[in-house]
Amino acid sequence: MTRPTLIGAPVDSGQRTAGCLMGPAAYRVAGLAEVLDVLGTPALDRGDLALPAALPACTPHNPAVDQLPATLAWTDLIRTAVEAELAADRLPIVLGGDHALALGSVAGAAAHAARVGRPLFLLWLDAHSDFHTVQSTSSGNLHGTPVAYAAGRAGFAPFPPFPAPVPADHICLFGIRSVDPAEHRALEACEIAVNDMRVLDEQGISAPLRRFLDKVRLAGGMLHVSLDVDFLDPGIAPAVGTTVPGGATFREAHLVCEMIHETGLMTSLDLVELNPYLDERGRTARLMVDLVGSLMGRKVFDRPTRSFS
Ligand code: NNH
Ligand code: MN
Ligand code: MN
Ligand code: MN
Repeated sequence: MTRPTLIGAPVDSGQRTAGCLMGPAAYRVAGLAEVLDVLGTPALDRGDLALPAALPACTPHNPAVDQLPATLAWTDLIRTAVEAELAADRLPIVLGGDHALALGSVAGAAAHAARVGRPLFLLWLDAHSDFHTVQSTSSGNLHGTPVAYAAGRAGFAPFPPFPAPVPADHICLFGIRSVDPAEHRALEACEIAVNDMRVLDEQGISAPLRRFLDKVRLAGGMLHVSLDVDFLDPGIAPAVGTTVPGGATFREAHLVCEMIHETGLMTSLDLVELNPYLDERGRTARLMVDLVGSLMGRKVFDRPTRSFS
């Protein structure tokens, strides 16, 4: 099994609730490395990336956009770091930080996939579709844009062009329950699979997820998984700035992670939007670490063979 590398990415320029920069430390305190040790896949911890002292000067065409220079600099750092781990045949796990870090992590995965000639697939576990462009965002929070960047949408100046845009039918949004009007219009005009909570309520978690994972497997694809804390129901995961009711339950979330593990397809992972300042005695950080355990092969219940008859 590919060995994981932890990349701390204390990004907090993608939204305006302070605290996401404490995320990497919280994952370490919650025992992420120890969980991976027990599973027999010890991680190399590269520590935290840090922004250069001087940021590029730039002003967005869209005056609403917040902290563009910092997010541009993070994108470049994270893209390079993720691509380097993949090139070294390792599994990068990016510890956020807010979801703007995925502007860099997916770009790194895409650049690597293009270099080795494999298709890249993107599984987006999130309450939100994150399909704004730098032009279309009205909140100005760039954590709401990485799916659009990965899909190669126009409207991202002054970001560098996305290295190898991910085809719409390689993108699966999962757990969605908050989409802004501009995102809705753009999603309707493309082939991205939007598994919103209504779909998951009717069909359950496993059928739609299996459809997507089968497609990745048949294509011999690489799979980037981006796990936003707000994919989870706020009742079990309160430590996030943008809670939306009606999210994935504890068992649904573990099932998603266990199914991904069983396919052996995941080649890179983001853990994003954890805001430890908003947590209750570390419970959200611990849940996220437990979910990584399931993604890396732990069963919540060890199930010895037994007869049900
Ligand atoms: N769509 C909203 C915006 O762009 C919310 C995005 N918030 C997120 N995304 N937490 O995952 O501001
Ligand atoms: Mn901030
Ligand atoms: Mn998100
Ligand atoms: Mn979200």
